[in-house]
Amino acid sequence: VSQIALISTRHEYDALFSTYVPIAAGVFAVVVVAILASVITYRRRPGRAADRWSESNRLEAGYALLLTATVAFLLYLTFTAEHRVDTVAARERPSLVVNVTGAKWEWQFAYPAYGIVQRSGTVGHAPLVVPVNEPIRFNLTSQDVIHAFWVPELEFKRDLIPGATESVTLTFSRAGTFPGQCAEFCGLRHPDMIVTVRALTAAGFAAWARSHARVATA
Ligand SMILES: [Cu+2]
Repeated sequence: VSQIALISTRHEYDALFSTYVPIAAGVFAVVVVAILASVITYRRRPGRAADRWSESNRLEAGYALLLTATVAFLLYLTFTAEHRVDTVAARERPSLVVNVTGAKWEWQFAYPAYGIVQRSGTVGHAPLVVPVNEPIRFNLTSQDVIHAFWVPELEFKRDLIPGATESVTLTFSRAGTFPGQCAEFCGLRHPDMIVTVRALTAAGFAAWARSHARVATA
């Protein structure tokens, strides 16, 4: 097992999330307080005429600057986290390739090495079967609209874009049965776009692949 394969990136987005949440909560609090303060302070009262308001360029410029700096900071954190994840994923040597295609409203998981295609969604409920503790290269694409591949167990979610293929390398670190689903609203039967992931031991996966293979395996 190479050093790279041991690096887990599943907490990268966790850390990102815990930076986003306090900032979002802070912005929300500022907005709510500003609205409430204005509504109370400047409410209509007898004997009070409306003020002639004037702009405060300095205040507005400061506000715009603060917003820009906040957004730039978050973009920087987001892109560097994504870069770290993608770098690790690109260096991993996947032992299995699964081509994932989203379509209204089904998942197709094709295993080119075995000639196996599993379909799940409105067409059936064939599971996505994977080996544990082995990097798996998922090639993600869509046949029609944007879908999103989401397996909460992996703490990973990424869009499937029609006309483009994006590759990610993910590793299941424990055996078990996990739910997965489309995480991008893609039409009326979007909720049916679900899949069950079965993560098996290496021997269990090999046995499954052998019994389902449509092509001779070496
Ligand atoms: Cu979908």
